[in-house]
Amino acid sequence: MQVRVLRVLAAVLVLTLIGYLFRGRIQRWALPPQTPPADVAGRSSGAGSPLFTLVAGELEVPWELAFLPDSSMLITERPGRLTLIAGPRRRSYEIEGVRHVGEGGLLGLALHPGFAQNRLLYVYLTGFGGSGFRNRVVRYRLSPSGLEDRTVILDDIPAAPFHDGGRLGFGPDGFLYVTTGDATDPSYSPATQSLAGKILRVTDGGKPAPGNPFGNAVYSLGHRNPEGLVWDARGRLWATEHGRSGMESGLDELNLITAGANYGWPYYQRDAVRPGVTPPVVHSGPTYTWAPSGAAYWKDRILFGGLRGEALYEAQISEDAKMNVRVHFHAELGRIRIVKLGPDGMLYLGTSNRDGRGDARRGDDRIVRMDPEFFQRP
Ligand SMILES: [Ca+2]
Repeated sequence: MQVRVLRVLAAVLVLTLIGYLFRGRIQRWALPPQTPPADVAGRSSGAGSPLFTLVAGELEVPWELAFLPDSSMLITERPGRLTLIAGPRRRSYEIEGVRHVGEGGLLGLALHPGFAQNRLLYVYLTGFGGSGFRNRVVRYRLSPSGLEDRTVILDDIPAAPFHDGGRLGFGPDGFLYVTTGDATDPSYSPATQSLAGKILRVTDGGKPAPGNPFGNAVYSLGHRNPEGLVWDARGRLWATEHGRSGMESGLDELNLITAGANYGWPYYQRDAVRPGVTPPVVHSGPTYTWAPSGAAYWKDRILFGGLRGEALYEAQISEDAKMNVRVHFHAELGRIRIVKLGPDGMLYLGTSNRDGRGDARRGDDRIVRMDPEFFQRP
């Protein structure tokens, strides 16, 4: 009897080990990359065309990038490094207290609007708190000798190995916006007193921004896992959001965000029109997945990257018609997490092929640069 129990235990152990070693392939088999429907397919970069210029390679799950006043770049790498790239020179700073588990780790990054004078930067990270995983926003001062004055400005955001949100951005109003995921507990999303499943708005010191709709840090609610934030030329805030996942994956969203609005998760999806619920401006449909992440604005377009969609999405803003989303560069770069417009007017894309769900190629992960005029060419 005891021998039998030991054999069963050994078999379970071996299967667990195999599952762990091949988890990337198993996930890829269960959730294969998506092929865009023919009616939305855009263009490839063109055979032999030098559309993409390699800016940096050999990165490990770069999540966000920011340009310093001297045009050097800061990049968060999810395992917990902040990497400064200045021409051929590269320097990495370890960020304290990062728990890189599943989708959590070192995620968003934003420079203070007064960075040129005060050298303050903000990161969003998954760490460990009293009762489990916690997401937090931490501020540092970047000095010639390294990162100083570590200050946790926003803490106790519920976290989990999945759905951690994580994008940071200073708005035209000077406040810091923070996307948070539902941490796999959808009951957080509609609750105005929970910081999970939200877009938050705080001062540069982490206090609720004056005028917030519920008197706390919450700006908008009913989100599942928003990973992209960008403002358009009219100062309007757009956010990308992951819809339902697993076997029913789809209904990814592009939302126009307003203070106090409820974006429906988990009760309303698609174009459901209900009093008090704001539907997405456009969604991916029930059978196609973008898994959208970083977003940029360029000439009346919201450009955003797709992880499982393995593409760059171009949503042309249209006031009177349904927004049209085109799919570019499908399967060329792999999973795209970062989409950022540089001070040079070029568009920067960052891959996420080493995040355990991708097909990492030699030199991954990489940041590439391209001329966004591509989107205006006939
Ligand atoms: Ca929604």
